[in-house]
Amino acid sequence: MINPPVRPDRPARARTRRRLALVLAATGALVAGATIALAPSASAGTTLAASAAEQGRYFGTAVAANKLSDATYVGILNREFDMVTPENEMKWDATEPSQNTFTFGNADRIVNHAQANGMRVRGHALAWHSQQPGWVQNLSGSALRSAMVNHVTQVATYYRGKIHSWDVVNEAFADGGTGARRDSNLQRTGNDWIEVAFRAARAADPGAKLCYNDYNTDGQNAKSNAVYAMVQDFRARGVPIDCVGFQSHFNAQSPVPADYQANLQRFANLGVDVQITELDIEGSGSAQADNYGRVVRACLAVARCTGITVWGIRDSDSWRASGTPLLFDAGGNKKPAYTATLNALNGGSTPPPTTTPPPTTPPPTGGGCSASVTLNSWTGGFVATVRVTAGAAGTNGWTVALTLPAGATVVNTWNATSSAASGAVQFRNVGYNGRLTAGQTTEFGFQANGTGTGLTPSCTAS
Ligand code: 9MR
Repeated sequence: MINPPVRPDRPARARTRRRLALVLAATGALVAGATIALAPSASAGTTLAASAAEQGRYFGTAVAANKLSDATYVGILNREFDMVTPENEMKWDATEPSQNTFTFGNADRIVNHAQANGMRVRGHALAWHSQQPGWVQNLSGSALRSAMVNHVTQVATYYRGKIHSWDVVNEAFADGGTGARRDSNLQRTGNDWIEVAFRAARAADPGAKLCYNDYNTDGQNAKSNAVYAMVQDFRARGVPIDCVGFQSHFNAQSPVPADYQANLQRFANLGVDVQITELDIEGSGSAQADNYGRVVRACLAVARCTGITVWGIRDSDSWRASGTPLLFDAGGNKKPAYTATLNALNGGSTPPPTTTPPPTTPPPTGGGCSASVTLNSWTGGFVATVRVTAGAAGTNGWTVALTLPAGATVVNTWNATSSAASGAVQFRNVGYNGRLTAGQTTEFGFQANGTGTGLTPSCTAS
């Protein structure tokens, strides 16, 4: 098995912690020591990424490279999100504008920004009927098939080790009640084009999760039934698919389906992760907020729903700005939809106000922390997931020291920064996950070339 194992226990544990806190508070059973343990930390529960991470999920956004010079945009991005999807910069027209000439400048800008800030990247999209460069639109038959395999291989190889999940194939099924494949130049190369793309992606980047991504598949209908049958068939035949993305573009004509959670769950039951990949919900005020809350709660209720990505930051950044479908208004202010999303991620509790005055006594220091490693290896590489658990006094920050075996080299780190690529490496918390209350856990990970045998982490709290 190439993919990191899912940990359905994490959300349950987070919920248990929260319930315990509520029970203790309700019964007045708080004692001095427990008060420190249960008090909200300065950042956990106050940003989308921190709250999602407490539930074992990521929270992402689509990012446009040309907005990385906008200070308001970048400020929100860095504060709230731990996953990014290049909105257009990894598409075929952007990455291979003429045959076999690859241009990664704008995509690299986004990947570099993500890596510098401890965020991971969803790759979008390797094979799609839309946003093809002109030369692809003019190809057909075996020439197009070869060009597609080459494109998937080259792009996935270039970003090998840097991508959490790839949308390998996007939007390959028709709308309406037929359950048929969408007619496209790629489809006309033969019905097996999708599995060929997935196999090429796996060969090029064995560490990335490989997703099928589509819209109007958010509830049970003819289109999602057809995708379901394809995923079931791929799993049965060993075609490498790890996840299904549900775009979740909602508005009055296409509301959040009543069976949204049930639909996510039936796909998860096929043995794949599910992800909400392009969430936006047109509207405003409490109606919009309620819908965001529903979507988040549905994901949290499905153990294999591993993360949520919204399709842009401010309403003005949206592909359909007039529908004001996002979590921040054009000025970068949090909307009711933001608060509903954060509350849902926090299990319905009200997060501590960001204006909380500083405590009169300094926050606890010392007390230590512990770390454990889960490995997920393949020939020539591995992903290490490291769980950090705070000791009795909680942490203000933490560092995990690991010595990599000879020949092992870190190529990508998420939710932490690393001091070196090989040998003795120190992994330090990023902004949102350094403060942990007693017993609280957080996870970071890294991908490396080589083998990961004998990794023994030691954790130091500050
Ligand atoms: O948000 C993207 C917009 O900037 C582009 O003009 C558009 C072109 O097709 O693609 C948008 O993103 C789409 C995504 O790649 C796939 N699912 C639908 C998204 C919204 O159209």
